[in-house]
Amino acid sequence: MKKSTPSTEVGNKKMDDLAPDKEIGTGEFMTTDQGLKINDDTNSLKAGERGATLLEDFILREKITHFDHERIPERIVHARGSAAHGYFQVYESMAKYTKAGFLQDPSVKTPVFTRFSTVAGSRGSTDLARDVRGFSVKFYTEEGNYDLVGNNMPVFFIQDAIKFPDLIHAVKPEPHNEIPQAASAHDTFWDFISLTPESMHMIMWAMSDRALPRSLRMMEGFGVHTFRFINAEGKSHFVKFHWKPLLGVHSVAWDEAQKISGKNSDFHRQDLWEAIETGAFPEWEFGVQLIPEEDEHKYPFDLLDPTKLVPEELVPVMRIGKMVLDRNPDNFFAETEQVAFHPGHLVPGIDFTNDPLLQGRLFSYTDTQLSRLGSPNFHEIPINRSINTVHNNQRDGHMRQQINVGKTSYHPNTTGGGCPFHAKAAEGGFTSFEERIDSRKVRARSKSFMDFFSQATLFFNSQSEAEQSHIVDALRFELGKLETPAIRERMVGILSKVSDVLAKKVAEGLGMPVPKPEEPLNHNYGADANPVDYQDQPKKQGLDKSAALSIANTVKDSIKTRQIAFLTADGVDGESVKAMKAALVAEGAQVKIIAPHGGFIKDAKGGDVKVDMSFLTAASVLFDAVFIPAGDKSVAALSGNADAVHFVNETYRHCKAIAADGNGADLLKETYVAAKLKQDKDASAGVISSDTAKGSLAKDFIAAIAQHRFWEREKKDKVPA
Ligand code: HDE
Repeated sequence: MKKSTPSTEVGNKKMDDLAPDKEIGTGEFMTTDQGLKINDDTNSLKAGERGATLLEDFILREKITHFDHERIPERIVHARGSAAHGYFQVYESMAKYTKAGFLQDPSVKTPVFTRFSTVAGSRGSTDLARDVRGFSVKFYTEEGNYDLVGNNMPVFFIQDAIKFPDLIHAVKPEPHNEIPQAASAHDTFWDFISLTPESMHMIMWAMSDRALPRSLRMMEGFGVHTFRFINAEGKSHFVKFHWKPLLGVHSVAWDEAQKISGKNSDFHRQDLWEAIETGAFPEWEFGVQLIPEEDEHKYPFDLLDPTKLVPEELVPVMRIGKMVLDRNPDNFFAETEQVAFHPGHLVPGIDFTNDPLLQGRLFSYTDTQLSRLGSPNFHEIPINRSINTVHNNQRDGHMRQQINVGKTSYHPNTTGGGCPFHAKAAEGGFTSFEERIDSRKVRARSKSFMDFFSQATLFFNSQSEAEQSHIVDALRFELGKLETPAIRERMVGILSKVSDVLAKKVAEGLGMPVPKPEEPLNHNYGADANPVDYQDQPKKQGLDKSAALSIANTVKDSIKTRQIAFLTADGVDGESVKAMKAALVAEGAQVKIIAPHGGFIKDAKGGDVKVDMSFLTAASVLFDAVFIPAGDKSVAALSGNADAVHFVNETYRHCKAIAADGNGADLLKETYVAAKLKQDKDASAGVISSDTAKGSLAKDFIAAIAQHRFWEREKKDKVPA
């Protein structure tokens, strides 16, 4: 039996406590929860073979009782998540700005556990919902756990935590019929939003491609609030946190997202799992924007306002370290479900600001764990344990693991030799930043928070043509789903405060004129706090556009982990398959052979080619690009195969790279692509055949896949698929 751990030994630096049980399969006997060996787990105890089951059957009762209680309440928000273990390393000491121990020594690897999530959907909902993504990192530092609980968008819908329950009630399925699941396209959400103009900047992000990541590995993360770094001398800098994915930021099309939700609702979860299993470890650089304390009021926005970002053009992001996720969890429930994040889990050297959204969060997270995990001892669950030894006078409660020894559970004491002692700052004790507060007690909002539109405008103006048209389409979709015309009208009216062009285009799609924005716009804080019309602010500030806000400007230099579909049938040219596969795999991409049936197909020389997926189990939306190998018989078969033709059309519709080797191009003639190719350059972007390739076909195809998407193909009408 494992020896129980006395209080002084909870947690340990090597994190052995996080090690999973030995895997089953090493010859152990089945036992009850009390360790009694079981000799039959297939039949319950009965009065005769055909008799009634006996209440005495404690083995049956124990098993069913445990099963009855296997679920805990799902998170009220961010219920659906996927997570992984890894480590963080700082590039060079940040001592100048912060004394945080894990940001000092480049040779130290700090273990992390990172959980990504959607916000609105339930635990079993789809990964590809249009939604914000949670991006939570637990750093197991030597000074205790530090949690950076952020999102993949740098701003938020509301400015004050007191509105959070309203926001979430509005976006969750409507309470009378629990419809729709994991979707914001319904009356209550847009009713709330149209009455909450401070949400407009976040709405731009949520309606943009950022809400539809191609992969959790290909999205940015943000701390959202302004925090503080404090150095050993007690000097404070304001800091904004960023995670920059090394694979770049990439998204899918909305039509594609909806189809993926049907074809594989675990798309993101599986993608993260498989990348780590195959050794393609996801990596992010950790970035900070640092603002000296004395510059607090230098900017045309309030640093405490969580609906504002600090444009990277004004304060560049300094990349200070890297996170690598290199190990999948062993058990989803024990780790991903039971992990408990909290923005108030701090280490010395990092502190809060008075952002009223952050301040409210500091209460919420412990409170929610108490009902979700059922006990104040949730910090003892292995995934939540600090690697720094825990000593305090907190005692008892549901499911206490620690066996505290001795009679002392209070401070000050002499019975325990005065232990545990308080730690002075020099001994690593946490001391809050001594911010001067000299104020009236008011229930109010600062006038400096009242610019609701200038950064929404900046965001919209900074998007590429394709991104802007995706925002227009998203709003047409979302508002088109509303049942109450008045909400739609109020919403389009507000959009004209962000951009007249945007409002006009959305209105066109909805078949309505642009209404005048409602007066007063601000339903929340009374007439004296009506927001100012700031649409021309970005120009006035000399910042018309911010390149960092558009993912069109992201890195596009790699095809690592991209999924490439090879469309094949009997008679395929084996050499054509082999050569392209070798070229793509050498660059880190993954190839799947798709054919009309599973098992094997015969190549032109009679050799066997293993099929990975049939047209029944595959779908173009699960891939990043398509290759059509040469082969007389195979191309003829595919040309007459509706699934293959649809596959190519859909790949084209979603603006992905398509390559055809030799007579593989004949398949294109059976698709809408052929007509499009005759149109112009935009329409043929990213479609490569042996005839049109400028370099080798493989080289051109690799370059095209790295581009991710050829959105210019959408400019003209889309192909039906
Ligand atoms: Fe959260 N949020 N939140 N949130 N949040 C939770 O805590 C809350 C906010 C975020 O992977 C809950 O353990 C309030 C902003 C993430 O386990 C809960 C307010 C940001 C996660 C909670 C906010 C976040 C949560 C639910 C308004 C981005 C998932 C389960 C003041 C900076 C963590 C839980 C995980 C989870 C409350 C606003 C990020 C109820 C009251 C802003 C990534 O405590």
